[in-house]
Amino acid sequence: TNDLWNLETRKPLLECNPLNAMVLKYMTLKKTNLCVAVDETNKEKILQTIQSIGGYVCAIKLHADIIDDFDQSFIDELTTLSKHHQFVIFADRKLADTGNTVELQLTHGSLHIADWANVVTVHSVPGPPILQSVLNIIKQNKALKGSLLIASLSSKGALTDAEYSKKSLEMANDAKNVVSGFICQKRPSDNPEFLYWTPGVNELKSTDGLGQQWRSIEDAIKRDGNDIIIVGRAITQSQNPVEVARDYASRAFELWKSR
Ligand code: 6AU
Repeated sequence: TNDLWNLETRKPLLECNPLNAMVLKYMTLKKTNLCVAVDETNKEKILQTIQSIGGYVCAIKLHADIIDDFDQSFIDELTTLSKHHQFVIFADRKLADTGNTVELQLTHGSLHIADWANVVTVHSVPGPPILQSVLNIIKQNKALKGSLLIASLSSKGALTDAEYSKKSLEMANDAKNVVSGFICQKRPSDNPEFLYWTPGVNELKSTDGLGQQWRSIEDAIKRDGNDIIIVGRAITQSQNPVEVARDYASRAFELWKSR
C-alpha cells in the first residue's frame, strides 16, 4: 500500500475524480498544496487578497455567507482570477440538511453555490441522502465538480470522534463519484483515491481564543498524513501575506513530496 502513495502510482487514481484531477494539476504545475481561507467580509478586499496570493495556492476557500456585498460581479471577477492564476474555487458551505433542502441551497438563493464553486464542504451527520443530492447537482454540469466530506473538525471539544470519522469514511466509500476527499485533522483512511484537506494550521499560534486549534505545517502533513493545508489568518492577517503564503506553500509542498 505504501507505493500507492507514490505520486506516479497515485496520479491515475486521483484523476478518476474530475475535481481531484483539477486540484492535482494545479498542485503539480504550481508546486503548491496550500489552500488559503480568505475569510474577509468585503468583496474588494477578498479580490485584492486573491490577486496577490493567487500564484501560490491550489485552491481559494470562501465563506460566501460572510461577504456583505456578494453579487454577480464578485463571482465573475473571482472566476476570472481562478482561470488566470489556476486555482480551484472552494465554497465552505458545510451543508448539513435533508436532500431536497441541500439541492435548493446549492442552486438557489443569493449564493447559488453550484454556479461558481468547484467544490463544497458537506457534513456527514445527515447520512447518505445528502451525498445523493449533491450528486444530483454535480450532474447538472455547473461549476460544481465535487465535495469534501467533513470527517473531523478542528475546534476544541468537537463531537467528531474516531467513530464519527469512520462512519464518514464508509459514506464516502459508497459515493466516490460525489466525495473527492475529506476535511479532517488526522487522515481517516489510507485510500489514495481521496485528497485529505486539513484546516487548523498556523506556525505562530496554537489558538485564537475562540476554540480554534492550530498546529504546525509539519504536524499537519507528516504526523497527521494530510495532502492539502487550509490556512486562513496565519496568512491573511500577517504583515506580509504574499511572503507568508509563498513560505507556507513551499514548506508544505516539500513535506508532502518527501512523505
Ligand atoms: O486558519 P484559520 O483558523 O484562520 O481558518 C481556518 C478555516 C476557516 C474555518 O471555517 C475552516 O478553515 N475550518 C474547516 C473547514 C475548512 O471546513 C473545518 C474545521 O474543522 N476547522 C476550520 O477551521 O475558514
